[in-house]
Amino acid sequence: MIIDIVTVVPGLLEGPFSHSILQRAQTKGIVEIRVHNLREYGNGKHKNVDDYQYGGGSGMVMMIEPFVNCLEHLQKDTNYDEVIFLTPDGETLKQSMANELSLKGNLLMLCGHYKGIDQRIREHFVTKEISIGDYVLSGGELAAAVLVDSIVRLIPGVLSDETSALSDSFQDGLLSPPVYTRPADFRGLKVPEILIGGNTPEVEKWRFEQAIARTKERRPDLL
Ligand code: 6GU
Repeated sequence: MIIDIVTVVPGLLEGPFSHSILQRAQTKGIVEIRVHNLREYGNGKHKNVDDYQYGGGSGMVMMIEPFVNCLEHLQKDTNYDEVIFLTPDGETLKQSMANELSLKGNLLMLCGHYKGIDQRIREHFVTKEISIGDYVLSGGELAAAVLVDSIVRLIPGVLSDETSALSDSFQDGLLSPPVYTRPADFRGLKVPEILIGGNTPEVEKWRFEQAIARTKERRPDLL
């Protein structure tokens, strides 16, 4: 899978992809994540990528031409299954959406900045608009990093224990049960006895009950 990300602030995306699981996924050749600076496709001497909005009002709007120049350049070598625009008024990211996107070939993600992007980009070039939640970020970059992580960890071969993505919270519609590690007793704070006995069916039953109880208490909307 190739994931191309188009942004005016590439520096915001330098960290998230060069560590841990996302780094390993790239080293293994399972995914290629490429960050593109929209400014390289900007207009004129100053490589402008934004302009005042028609009709007046404060805030700059990202122009259509630099984006289309960038898209057409990238499309010479890469076909995209989805062109995603990260925006707070998009469809809210859910595990089911990450699951679906992890099965795709190549993805292009466009990060908005300033007041927004020219509506014609959204109507004619974007195929999917995604938000990561009901709050406002300064731009789409951190949302793109969240989206990429949620997708890439689901691709077979990325996680070493392939079953572990399946036991994540939300994957079965339930929150995860509590987990413990050594010591069994830390200053009187004890690990539940049932986990120590080695009775696997009993442990599984306990975990399921805990997952139900936790979901009921914290996210009854999921049940
Ligand atoms: Cl995708 N972008 C911005 N700017 N803010 C957000 C968001 C995206 N998702 C939630 N808030």
